[in-house]
This record gives sequence, structure tokens and C-alpha cells, in this order.
Amino acid sequence: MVPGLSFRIVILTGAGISKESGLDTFRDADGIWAKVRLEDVATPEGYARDPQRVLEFYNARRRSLLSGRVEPNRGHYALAELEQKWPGEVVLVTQNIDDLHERAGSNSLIHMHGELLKGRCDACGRVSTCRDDQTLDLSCDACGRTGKMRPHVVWFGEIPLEMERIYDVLAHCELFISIGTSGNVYPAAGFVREARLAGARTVELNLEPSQGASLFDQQVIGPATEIVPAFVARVLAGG
Ligand code: BJW
Repeated sequence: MVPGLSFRIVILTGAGISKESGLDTFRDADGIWAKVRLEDVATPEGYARDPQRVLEFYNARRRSLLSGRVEPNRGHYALAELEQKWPGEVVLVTQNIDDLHERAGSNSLIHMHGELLKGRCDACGRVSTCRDDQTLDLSCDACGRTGKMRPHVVWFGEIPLEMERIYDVLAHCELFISIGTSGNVYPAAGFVREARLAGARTVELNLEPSQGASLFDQQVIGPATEIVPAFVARVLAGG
């Protein structure tokens, strides 16, 4: 435990934390955007043009997540341990749509880009659990409309989830930690600036420096499974 310390810590995670669990990142050389065009699968316009293709893209990723071959790694577990042991509040904001933080035991979690294991009705807005493939003939349990169910994810041009709460916790945090994100996508890429405005110490843990690297007070470079547990151990030791 950390005697005398009880301030709020805000953590932002990106695809890099799940890479060693077997999930692809987006912008690395072998990443998702090297295989598909983001305009086709991650925009409302792409979905309007070819909804079947978009559903297939997310169905394949959902099947992979639930295949039994993808498990939380030491980075996810370390963040859950930090939440359990830190005397102050820890808020984990993830851009990831996988459920690896939950499986590792994190509770104080915001999925700002949505969740792969949920679907949403475009007609009535109802969000529901979705562990099977989505098809165009699905109907909504709440309003009964057919053909309106889509993945509960945030595409380019859409407003990320729980932004008011995120800006509120950023305005009152003393340590901001960014893990495994390239800093290419806003508004998440701007969180480090918000945290600095609040007077927080800012730390980046990543395989390589991100776009906004100069905005961090400290950087630790390496794979998440090594650097996240080591950094958490230092924080819990009061360092
Ligand atoms: C490792 C590792 C290992 C590898 N260990 N690390 C300003 C200018 C121009 C445009 C905009 C702007 N502001 C906003 C926009 C528009 C747009 C945007 O940002 N465009 C940019 C391209 C410029 N943003 C939006 O449209 C957003 N909405 C919005 O702004 O609404 C307006 C609004 C905001 C706030 C309030 C009110 C209104 C929505 C963005 C939605 C993004 N959606 C996606 C898809 C989600 C569903 C899905 O998964 O399919 O989210 S795109 C994709 O990128 C996904 C990710 O969450 C997101 C971020 O990617 P991430 O996580 O950073 O991954 P990578 O691959 O980029 O980086 C991985 C990192 O890990 C790398 O650094 C590696 O080195 C590292 N790594 N292995 C540690 N082992």
C-alpha cells in the first residue's frame, strides 16, 4: 500500500495493451488498417454502403475474441491490481472494444469506443449483449424493428461514449498514464493535454513514442506485458 497517497489516477489504454494477447493493433505494419480500408469498415458511410461487409468484419473479430485463444495478459492484470490496491480512485478509459480489462478484473472502466460484445439498435438506441454473429435480419428485442442492429462501436465521425465523465475525471487527476496507443485518434489523443491542464504528472508506456510524446513528463518504452507490471509496482511502492 501507499501510505499518505490517495489521489486519482486516470489511465488511457489503446490497442497496444492487447497486442500480446493476440489481438491486432490498427496502425502497426501488420495492423488492421494494413488489411482493410478504415473508410469501408469504421465509418457510418461505409456501413450505409455495405452493411453486410461491416457486420462480417466485426463478426470475425468477435469470434476471435471468444475463441479461447485470446486472454488478458500481464498488463491487463497489473492495471486491475492497481485499481484494487491504490488507496485513491483509479479510472481506466479504454479505446479498445475487447473485454480483456473486464476479464482481468478491472471495474472502474469506461469503453469510450464501445464494446464488441454488445449490439445497438439504430432505431431505438437499445444496447444489448451480443456474443453471436450479427446478421442483417436480426430484430431488436426492445422495439421489434428488423435490420437495424449494428455493432455497439464508435466509428470515425461519431461521438465517443461518456465524454462528459471522462473530461470530468481528467480535470481532477494527479497522474495520467497512457498505454499502447499511437495518439492518432481524437479526442483520446488530446487527453494528455487535459491532464496537463489539471496539473497532472503524465506518463507514456508504449512500444514506441506516440504522436504526442513530447507532452509526457516521462516515457517508458517496451512491451506492455513487461513495462506495465513494472510501472504499477513502482506506483504501489510510492515511487
Ligand atoms: C504496443 C505493443 C505492445 C504495439 N506493448 N504497446 C482533429 C483533426 C482531424 C480530425 C479530427 C480531429 N478531431 C477529431 C477528428 C476526427 C476523428 C479523428 O481523430 N481523426 C484522426 C484520424 C485525425 N475522430 C473521430 O471521428 C472521433 N469522434 C469525434 O471526434 O467526435 C467528435 C466529438 C468528440 C468529443 C466530444 C464531442 C464530439 C471518433 C473516433 C472513433 C475511432 N474508432 C476506432 C474504431 C473503433 C471500433 C473498432 O475497434 O473497430 O477506434 S478507429 C481505431 O483507432 C480504434 C482505436 O480505438 C483507435 C485508436 O487506435 P490505437 O488504440 O491508438 O491503436 P494504434 O494501432 O493506432 O496504436 C497502437 C499502439 O500500440 C502503437 O503506438 C504501438 O507502438 C503500440 N504497441 N504493440 C505496448 N506489445
